[in-house]
Amino acid sequence: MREWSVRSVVLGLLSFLAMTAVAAPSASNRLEFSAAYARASMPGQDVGAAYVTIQNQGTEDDFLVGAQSPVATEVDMHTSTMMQGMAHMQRQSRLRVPAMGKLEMKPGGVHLMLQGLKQPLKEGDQVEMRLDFEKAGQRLLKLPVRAVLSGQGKSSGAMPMDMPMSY
Ligand SMILES: [Cu+2]
Repeated sequence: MREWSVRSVVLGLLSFLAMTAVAAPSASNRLEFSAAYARASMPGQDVGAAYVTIQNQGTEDDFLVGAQSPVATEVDMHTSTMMQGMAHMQRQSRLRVPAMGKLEMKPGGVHLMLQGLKQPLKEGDQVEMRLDFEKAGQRLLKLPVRAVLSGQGKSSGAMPMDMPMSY
């Protein structure tokens, strides 16, 4: 009888541990996504841009190491800097999502560049985007397409931000 009750305590403890293991956040759900959208493309444009804010609730940095979308041949990660009044974009192989912090993408800053658009992106459409993280793995997002006015900044005039200057 005594042996039995020890066993049930052990079993009870084990199932309790199993439950807490399930309830504890795994690396893959420490990331939260907000302010996600792709900008509507202009007629004839074969590149697009998308943005998302990634919040990392974890205590370890993660890294965005790649992105893919069915509407583009390739999705690159870009940072933008202003050099002598000209927006200059740089391709990155990984972007840090700091522990207990966030990676915020926005026009004129860090963005996802959709290269080789297979279709025009129209306001109201949805764009699928797969994000690959070093630790959290793959995450699938659906981004609404929004019309974003070009030249929000004083210096940018009519030049669309986050678009290559050469084409
Ligand atoms: Cu870009």
